[in-house]
Amino acid sequence: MSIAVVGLGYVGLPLACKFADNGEYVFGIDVNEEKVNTINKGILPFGEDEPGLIELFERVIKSGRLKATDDFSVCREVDAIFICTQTPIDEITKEPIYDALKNAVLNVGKNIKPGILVVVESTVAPYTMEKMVKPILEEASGLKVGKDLQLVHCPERIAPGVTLLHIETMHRVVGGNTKEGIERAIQYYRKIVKGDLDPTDWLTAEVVKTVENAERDLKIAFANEIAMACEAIGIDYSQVRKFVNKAPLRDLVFPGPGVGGHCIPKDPYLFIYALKGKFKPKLLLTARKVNEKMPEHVVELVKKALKKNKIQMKDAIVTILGYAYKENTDDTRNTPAEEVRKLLEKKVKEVRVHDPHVNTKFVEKDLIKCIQDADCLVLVTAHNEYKELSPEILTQHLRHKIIVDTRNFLPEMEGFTQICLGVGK
Ligand code: SAJ
Repeated sequence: MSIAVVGLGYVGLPLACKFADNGEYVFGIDVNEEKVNTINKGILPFGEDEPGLIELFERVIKSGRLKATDDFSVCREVDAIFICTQTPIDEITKEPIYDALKNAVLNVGKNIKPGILVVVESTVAPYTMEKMVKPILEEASGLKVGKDLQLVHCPERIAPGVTLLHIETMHRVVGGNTKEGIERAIQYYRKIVKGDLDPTDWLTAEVVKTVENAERDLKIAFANEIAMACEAIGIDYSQVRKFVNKAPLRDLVFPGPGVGGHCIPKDPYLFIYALKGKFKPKLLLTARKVNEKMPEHVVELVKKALKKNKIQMKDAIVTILGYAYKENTDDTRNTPAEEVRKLLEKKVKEVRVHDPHVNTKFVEKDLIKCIQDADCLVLVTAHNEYKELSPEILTQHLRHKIIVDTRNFLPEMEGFTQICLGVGK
């Protein structure tokens, strides 16, 4: 059997590898020619930190079971197609940007034969399958969804850092508009997924995915709000969280410098977008605003820490530790560190950024060079590497022993000004 996976990103490439490793011949389709060539040379284009991915990738490339191409005509030769293109939102309007998805669906539609199964893994706003994907597919192919071809929505549920584990273990909703389509999709996923494969309809599947991330965003916003309240009244949120979570059915999460990643910051907006004219949610928007304001709060903590040491912001050299949005990954999508960096650059003398996992032009790899003569460290991402930051090293290289810790990650250090998010003093 052969399949095609469209969109070889953080979701599509691991999915293509898992299918290739489990009996399928896979055409990985991507519009980025450079990425296609890199993959066919046996070089993993990203995600070296993903446990197991590089070994899996090299195995399936070597076996010839995964081939990358930018040619959609391969869709004529396969039995099933999985679309995993990104679905970002517009920074200003917060509405979905479906260009990549539309392009994928259109090109798939132009190159399919009757009997094909098309699965959309991309996260989409509710109603998108019915109102956008289906009509484009039918128009481009001249086929009828549910009759000549089957269309399913099985939203991805992976987290960077545990991608392969999540593909194997996460329960999935399989939304379709025919029993046949759902059953055929479940047959494919059963080859790589040990979790539940729960049949449902398109709309429910779309709502499940956007709501599960809206719920997480809400919980993080709640943690952030209570953490700022704890700062204001002079207690330690981490103690509050520890004791509250001893109560049944309680599950306070951790405060942070903001919410990054490819899904949590945007999926609530996808859900809100679909409700337009039907229902106006208040909580979800408020949660988004709380989380989007956290970088400003981090800068306030920097100002407070410097002021405690009679240092003017305009005279300070500040080093940001961690640029990835998630610890021990190289993923910088929607990272709050970028907002912290931009805000600080307007206020302090010099901003430096360190991250051992991220290869971006302004991100420094040499930690000592990055902290040398700095007046304040701001820990934004709790990479394991920062556990090695001893008081001795810091005392030797910092100009002032000041730390703003947005993850409550570093141990207390004698003689340092340490301000932790959520800890009032
Ligand atoms: N964050 C906090 N406090 C927390 C947890 C997270 O501030 O207690 C921040 C993180 O620092 C990060 C952002 O929120 O900036 C998102 O973190 P996340 O742990 O939710 O990780 P993601 O973005 O990888 O979320 C994905 C989601 N999976 C999919 O959309 C398929 C999410 O639904 C999962 O719960 C999460 O992975 C996971 O780790 O399981």
